[in-house]
Order: sequence, then structure tokens, then C-alpha cells
Amino acid sequence: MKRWMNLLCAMVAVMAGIAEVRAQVTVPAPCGPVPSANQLRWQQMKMYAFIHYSLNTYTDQEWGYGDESPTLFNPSDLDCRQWVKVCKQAGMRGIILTAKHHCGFCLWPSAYTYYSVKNSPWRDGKGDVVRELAEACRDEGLAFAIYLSPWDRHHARYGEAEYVDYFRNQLRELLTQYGDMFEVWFDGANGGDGWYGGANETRRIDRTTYYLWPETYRMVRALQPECLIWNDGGDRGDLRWIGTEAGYAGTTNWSLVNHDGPLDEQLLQHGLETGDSWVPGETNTSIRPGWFYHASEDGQVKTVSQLMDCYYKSVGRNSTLLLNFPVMPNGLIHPVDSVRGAEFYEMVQQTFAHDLVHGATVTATNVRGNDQRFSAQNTVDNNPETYWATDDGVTIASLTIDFARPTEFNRFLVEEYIALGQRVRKFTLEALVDGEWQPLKDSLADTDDGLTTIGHRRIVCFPTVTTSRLRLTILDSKACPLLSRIGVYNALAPLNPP
Ligand code: FUL
Repeated sequence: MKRWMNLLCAMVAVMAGIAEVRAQVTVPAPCGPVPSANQLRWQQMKMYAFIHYSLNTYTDQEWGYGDESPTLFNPSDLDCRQWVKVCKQAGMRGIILTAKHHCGFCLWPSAYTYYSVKNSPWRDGKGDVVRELAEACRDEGLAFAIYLSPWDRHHARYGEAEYVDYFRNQLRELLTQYGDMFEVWFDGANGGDGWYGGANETRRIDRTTYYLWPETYRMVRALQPECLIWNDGGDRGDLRWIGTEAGYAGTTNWSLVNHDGPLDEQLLQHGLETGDSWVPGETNTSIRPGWFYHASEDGQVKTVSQLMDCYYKSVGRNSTLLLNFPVMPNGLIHPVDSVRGAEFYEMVQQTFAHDLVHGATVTATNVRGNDQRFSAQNTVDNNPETYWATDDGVTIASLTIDFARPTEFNRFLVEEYIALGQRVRKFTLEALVDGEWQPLKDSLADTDDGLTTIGHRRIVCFPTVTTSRLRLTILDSKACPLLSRIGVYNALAPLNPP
């Protein structure tokens, strides 16, 4: 009897010990700057559209000088519901409209200027493009946002303090009269020659100080607390330009930069591993060569494989894709752009429809505290809030995916749990072929640095491989890696030829 009692006591002690160890397994501490709730929500959007439409549409220009007559704005069939339909079919989750481009013409009847739709023949001067689009977006479940050019080539007082008040008054109109906005876009092209109320001269401003951004930001935050600020010109906003309009982010792409100091093309493309602020990159590009519609570019609409290339190099490189659809003079998006957008999204959906990790077993070389809460299986449970984590101090670790049978694939998707910071610096992917681990290289990478950052989402494209085992190894990480998702796919379409 005594022996049994001793055994029971020993077992209870062991169980208590296990419980104690479990209780000690803590959630990983955040690593470096982390995203705000707004930035996390924005990152989930993945793709949203730009719509470029203004007097330029009627003058066949990209940058209006500011002296074009508002009477030129006269679309015969303007239909914002068509734009929304086109964008939705292209997989866009929201739309950013050029409410005012550099020429200064306003697509809404601003109370602060005559230079708007109210002095155009369209809808007898009673129309409001911003309102029609905001309503169409709301009805179809798309988010809405505006581009408001700080540079204004029409305004007589551009360059003086008075213009900054005008700019802010207009922004207030937009932020208070059209419902929720997910982003405001303050273009970086600033100052230069223009009409400026008839002065016809060149005006230079210091884009970091002239607009008094801190005050404007305070207003945006007060009026629309969930709205993100994109600013390429002055004060660092919440999001950064990716440094090119050609539709790609760097293969290495940190969502961090320093709050102060200039951003050159390298920093915009790659971010800064040691940056002190979370400012993720947004990749903007147009479905055509120009931002505005030009009939001469009807034959140059991006192909599905070019659009897929942009997708892999933006959404697949820890960025979002902001894809522009220009509006024609009649007020509609061209049918070719519309069909191309829909075909592109069909291709995205088809490529990522069957995740081959379902049914596979995922094991890890290290699991934080051997605790189920941080198990490797969390990467395939369809829950973005769970993740695989290693013990603190373990920054080299592997995940092995066992498909149980030979499986063909050519795409790998991986996501970090970025709510606790971006961590991974370097990783490898290997397939077990004829008993040997063969490295899988990124076919779209522009350098030989191998696989580097992951961030919100990284997609690696490689030639089709057949294997029953795939291994992901984190080789270097700022702190214990946290992966919330992995996915394996077999895309049928070939990659864009170089
Ligand atoms: C640039 C502008 O100058 C172009 O016209 C366009 O609006 C593009 C999205 O941003 O800086």
C-alpha cells in the first residue's frame, strides 16, 4: 500500500512539474517596432485600385498645367458602378480616387474653388464624382480612399501660407462629407512650373516644411481615426512608396524605416532592418503605361502574366498592390482593362485554390516550450491568430512538411505573425529529391542573396518539383521566428518570360 502511495505521490509531483513548466511558457515578446491596428487591417487588403481621372483625361495629358478649362469635363456615360464592378472583378478590395491631381481640378464641388465639376457641363454642374464613387463602393462592399495632390498648378497662392489653408480645407471637406476612408494619398511630385492663376512661372517649395504636415496629420487622425496616411513628399506617414512605379518591391523588404532622414530608392524598395518605425511599403503601378487614359495606349494594357508578375513581386514580397485603372473620356473604364483585370484575378484564385499542405503533416525542430499553443501545425490551421514559435534564443529552426506521397508544386507561401514584429532575415527551402535535400531558389529574385525577409507574406516561385517532403529552414532571425501560415501550390501558368 505504501509503495502505491509513494508511486501516486511521485506521479502527482511529475504532473505538477509539467503544469508548472507549461505555465512558464510565455507568449513571445514583441520584437522591434510593431504595426498599428490600422496598418494590420490595411495589410490584409492586399490589393486595391487607383483610379486616375481628371481634366487630363480630356486633354490627353499626364500632368495638366492648371489652365485647362473646367468645361472640358463632360463625360457622356460616367458610371462609378462600372468602375467598382471592374475593380471588384479584378480582386481589388478598395479604390483610391484622384479627387484632385496636380492640375488642381476637383472632382467634387469644393466650396473653396470654382475649379471643379460644378463649373463643368457634366450633370449641369450638379455632379460629384467623389460622392458617386464613395456610394458605389459602399454599396458593393469596397473600401474608399482619396488621392489629394498637395501640388496645385492652378492655384494662384501656391507657395504661400494661404494655399496650405486651402489644401487643408479641401482635405477637411473630403474627410467629413464622404464617409470612411481607408487611406489618404499625398503625392510626392511637388512644385515646379504651372499656371498659378496666370503667373505662368516656376515655384519651388520645401516639401518637408511647407505643408505643415504635423498639423494636417492631426486633423486626419481626429476626423478619420482609422485612415492611413501615405506621403511620399514630406513627413513620414503610415505607409511608404516602394520607390518605383513599375510594380515591384524588393526581394528583401522590411516594413521598417527610420522616422527621420531621407528615403532613397534603396530604402524605399527594401526598408531598413534596423528602422525605428513600422512603415510598410505599398507598390503602385498602372495597368497601362500612363496613369491617365490615352487612346494611343489601348494596345499596351498589361497582360495577365505581367499582372501576375506584379502580384508575386508586391503581395508576394511583403507589400500591397495598388493597381491603377484609368477612366476614358466617356466616363467608363475601357473593356480591355476590365477583362484583363478579371482574367488576372481568376488566375490568382486558380493558382492559390488548392493548398497542398492540407492533409500534410508539419513538424518542427523546436517548438516553444514544447507547448501545443506554438506547434508547427498552427501554420496550416487556417487561423491567422495562431503561429509556430521557437524558444527564445532559438533563431535557427526547420519546419518539415510531409505530404506522405510524391507531390508536384512550384509555389511556396509563408507568413510571419507580424503583430509581434518582423523578424526573419534569411531562410531556405529544400525538397527531398532522390534522398537528398535540394535547394529551391526564387525564380523571380533579382539578386543571388537567397531567400531573405518574409514579413506579412512571402511567395517563392520556382520550377515545378516533385517530392514528398519539403523543408523550410529559418537561418537567421532577429528573435525567435513566429510563422502563422505556410502554403504550397502548383500553378499551371508559367511565369512571365524575362
Ligand atoms: C505620381 C504623379 O506625378 C503621377 O501623375 C501619378 O499620380 C502617380 C500615382 O504619382 O507621383
